[in-house]
Amino acid sequence: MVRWLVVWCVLLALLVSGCQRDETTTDAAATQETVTLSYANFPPATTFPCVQMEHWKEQVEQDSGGSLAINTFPGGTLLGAKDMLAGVIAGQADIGCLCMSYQPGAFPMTTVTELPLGFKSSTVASSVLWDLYQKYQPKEFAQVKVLAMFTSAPTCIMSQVPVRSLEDLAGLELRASGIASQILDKLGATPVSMPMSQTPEALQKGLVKGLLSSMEVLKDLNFAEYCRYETLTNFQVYPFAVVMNLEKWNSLSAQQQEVLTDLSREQALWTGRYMDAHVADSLKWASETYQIEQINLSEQDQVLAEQKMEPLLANWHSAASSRGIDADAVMADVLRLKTQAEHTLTKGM
Ligand code: 3IO
Repeated sequence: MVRWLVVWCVLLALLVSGCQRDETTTDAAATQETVTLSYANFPPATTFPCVQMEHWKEQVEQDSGGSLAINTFPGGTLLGAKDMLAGVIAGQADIGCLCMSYQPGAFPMTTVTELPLGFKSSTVASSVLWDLYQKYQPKEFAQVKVLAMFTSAPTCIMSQVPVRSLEDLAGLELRASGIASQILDKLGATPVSMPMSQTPEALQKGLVKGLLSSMEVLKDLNFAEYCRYETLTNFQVYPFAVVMNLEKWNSLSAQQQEVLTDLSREQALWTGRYMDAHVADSLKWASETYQIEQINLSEQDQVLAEQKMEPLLANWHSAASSRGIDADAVMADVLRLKTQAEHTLTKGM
């Protein structure tokens, strides 16, 4: 009797330890299995949205200990500039980088950061955009998981002909998008709206005489070859978002999700800092390579430009209000976050 009991106990013990061993092997297999995510981007690989993408990919692969792998598609090879949001929602790409300015009206709340508010750096503007998004979690991004946000550097006029005064802008065909196009219109220029990815061809074919964007493209897209004159206007910035398909997001483990959410704010700051440094590098390069001329508007013209841009703030306010957004609160927060970030992030800049 006792002997049988011992035998049963031994068998039971073997069974239990066998089960445990099985469990541990399945667990190990699960953590070793790598999830590969596709990441679509619209401009060429040399440009800052793609540089931040490759940096993010490296961080994610490292921080996840190999449980996440990112497959990047620069240059519109997976999704184009204007298809980014719809393409990610539809699952054509798991992740996509979009510029909010390319879809006017689609992002009524975060577009506040696109207004001429006096941002002087991408570092500050990117930090403000991310903090604002975090605070309000606006409906406009409800169909995707937002992984990161950042902005271009402040926008300046790069042109084939010198723009030394606002008068020189009259009727000048310049490429821009979103609020930047509206600014050109208010200043009497002729805006031609298109994404950055179409701009090299438009410049080459002479469809436009220049553009309003941040100046690192002088080097990254070799625009200095066409645009020998740079007017340092620092009007506003272009805001970007990195978004992920919701179903794909929900299919990730809690640990994998944490790796991605932990990176968000850091990515905004990394991109801002990279951008600000790279604009300075690119200007130096363009001066040495193409002897570009840098032009400052007179103080009088700067004041006049601000007056002419002023109605864009009221336009945003009424458009946002009509979409149910507390525009006064959002505007107050943007300005408060901007002052705060200017103090904490750009001492000595
Ligand atoms: C931009 C977009 C793609 C590649 C490089 C870039 N530098 C600044 C921008 C901002 C932007 O979206 C635009 O269209 O000017």
